[in-house]
Amino acid sequence: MGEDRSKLERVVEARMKLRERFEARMRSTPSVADERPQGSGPPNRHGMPQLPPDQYLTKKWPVLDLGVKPLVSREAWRLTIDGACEAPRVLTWDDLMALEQVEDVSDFHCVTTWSKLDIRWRGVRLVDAIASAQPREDAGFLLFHAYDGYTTNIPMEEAVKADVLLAYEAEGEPLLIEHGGPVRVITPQLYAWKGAKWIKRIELLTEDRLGFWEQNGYSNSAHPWRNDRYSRPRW
Ligand SMILES: Nc1nc2c(c(=O)[nH]1)N[C@H]1C(S)=C(S)[C@@H](COP(=O)(O)O)O[C@H]1N2
Ligand SMILES: [Mo]
Repeated sequence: MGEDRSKLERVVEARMKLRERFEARMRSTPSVADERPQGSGPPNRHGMPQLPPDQYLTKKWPVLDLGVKPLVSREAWRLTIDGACEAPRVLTWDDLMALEQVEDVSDFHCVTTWSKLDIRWRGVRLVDAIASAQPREDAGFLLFHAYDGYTTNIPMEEAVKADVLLAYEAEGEPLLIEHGGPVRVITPQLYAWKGAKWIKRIELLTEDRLGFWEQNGYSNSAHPWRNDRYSRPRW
């Protein structure tokens, strides 16, 4: 117990250091700087339009993927965190449970124009998992790899935001396979393709590397409130 406690304290310390390092860049990313909703539930939408430009509201939860839904149990699930870090590691389900568990309500904006509001998630902050691997000073980017072969990338200043989770429950239920169970990433302040379902590996990088959709014409930055969908004109 005492040992677990000091482990948790070390993660909190590492999280704070990591956030400190990226604070300026966090503040200068549009979703924060222009005080648009930050994805962390109704309070952040207060006085703002409910939906980002050109999005429509859906109550259903559509499923989007590349056609493969890998079946991974909680027992078999492993998450490798490696690349530009001092302590690369492979997390098991129990390792994930040993980190601080959080609940957050946030929105989900798909680039294909549907948005689902107020999803109640349970999971672990991505920043904690990353911090536990001790990212090197020069680690500024992440590439997510999923069990279906999907990849997507985000900069560290997006990864350390409080509403970015390794999520394993939605609305109080274990995350369904089609939605990325046992564990997926969510990035409420970015279009939802940035959140890898069936997360398998987080590669820390010193330079940005594009994921699947980012290589196929979607915007690398992906800010819903800026209607920031494509990396190049569509004709
Ligand atoms: N592993 C994996 N993650 C993925 C995808 C995918 O094809 N594979 N699709 C992305 C896209 S385009 C979206 S909109 C969301 C959809 O999540 P949902 O199916 O739970 O609605 O997952 C994202 N994460
Ligand atoms: Mo999507």
